Amino acid sequence: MDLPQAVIARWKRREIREGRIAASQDPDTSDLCRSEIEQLRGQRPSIDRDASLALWLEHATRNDADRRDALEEAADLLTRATVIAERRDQYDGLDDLRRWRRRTCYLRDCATAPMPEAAATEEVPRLEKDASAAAVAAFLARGEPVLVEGGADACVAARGAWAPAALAASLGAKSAPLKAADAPSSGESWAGLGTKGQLPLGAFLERPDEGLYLHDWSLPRNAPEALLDELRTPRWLRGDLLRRCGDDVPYAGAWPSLFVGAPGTRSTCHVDSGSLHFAMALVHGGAKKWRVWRREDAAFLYPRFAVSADDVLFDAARAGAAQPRWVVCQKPGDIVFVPSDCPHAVDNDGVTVGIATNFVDGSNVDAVAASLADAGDAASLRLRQRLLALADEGEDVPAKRARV
Ligand SMILES: O=C(O)CCC(=O)C(=O)O
Repeated sequence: MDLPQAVIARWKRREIREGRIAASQDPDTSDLCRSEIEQLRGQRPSIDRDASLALWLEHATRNDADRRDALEEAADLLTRATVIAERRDQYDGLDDLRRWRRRTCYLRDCATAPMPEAAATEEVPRLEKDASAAAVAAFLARGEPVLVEGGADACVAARGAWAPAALAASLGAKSAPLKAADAPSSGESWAGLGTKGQLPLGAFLERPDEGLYLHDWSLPRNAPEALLDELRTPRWLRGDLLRRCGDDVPYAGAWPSLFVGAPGTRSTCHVDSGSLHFAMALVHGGAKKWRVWRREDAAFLYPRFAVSADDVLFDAARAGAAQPRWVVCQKPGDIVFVPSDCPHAVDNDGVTVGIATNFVDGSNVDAVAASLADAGDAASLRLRQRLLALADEGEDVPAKRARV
């Protein structure tokens, strides 16, 4: 099944080739969308037709202020396609089903969720560096971000080893997928970043510029032992259930990861996949300017889906989009915690070096388990079972919540 974005890109290439539009033009695609939708409406209902029509309805109305009817119809179509596909013994599009289920949730939210009470934007609450794990967990359990002043110092032996020049010495011989906002895929890629290519780290770390961003680069998978020895697990992350689930599960060894941002780089508004919490320690910089939205505001940030990926993208800059609930300027030495499923965006002020991790505690374990059940493959189900078993043990699980 061709995604609308792919059909539109093909159409645009043909129009340019045949001289009807200029390469620089951003053509009006509403006639094309209308005709695709009409054509699909004329076809007999089937899994493919329903799923395709739902995607076109979502795509064609993404700029409409009043799109609730279209989204409700899209959600109904996807629900029907999913139910029929699930009943088929031989339906082999497991990924499609997972994606459709997620889309259906978002579409329904966007179509039907009541607009949450507007709330003024506030500073992210701050804790001092001797804050307990329970104090941080309590914020996450309420769906609120929190900053621990000086908390980044508990994540490394010494911050000096993480300055770009020091990293150039330890990582300079490696190459990594550096990202940028203007990379080809940036229009629809996660957090507004596309991959510029596998580029040498030495040159980048000696002069982090030209809008390049080393983004979420796994340290355990890539860094030498000597640099890994510089890492520490702060008390707020010792209860992380993920790191106790073994090496044969999804995410194993992915985190902590390294972020080195040139001045002006950014992560646009996104949620982290799989309902995982997020923590970012700023070990060198510059500053990171955070905007964080409430979970319930996600439906009002014009969510849409990346081309051929499960990731939800938001258009928080659009007029009428919900305003961030919290903002904060993170200084070197601070650590910021973002609760699962809260949309967030970050702007780098100056060169920044951050160390980050996604994690699971008692307050998001059920949501993570639901997302793994949805993924449905053997490794995800194994991780789900281990997480739930750890949560049931109860000990070391801060803010355990009642299982529904
Ligand atoms: O660019 C950043 O510092 C933020 C990254 C982020 O929010 C994420 O990886 O979830």
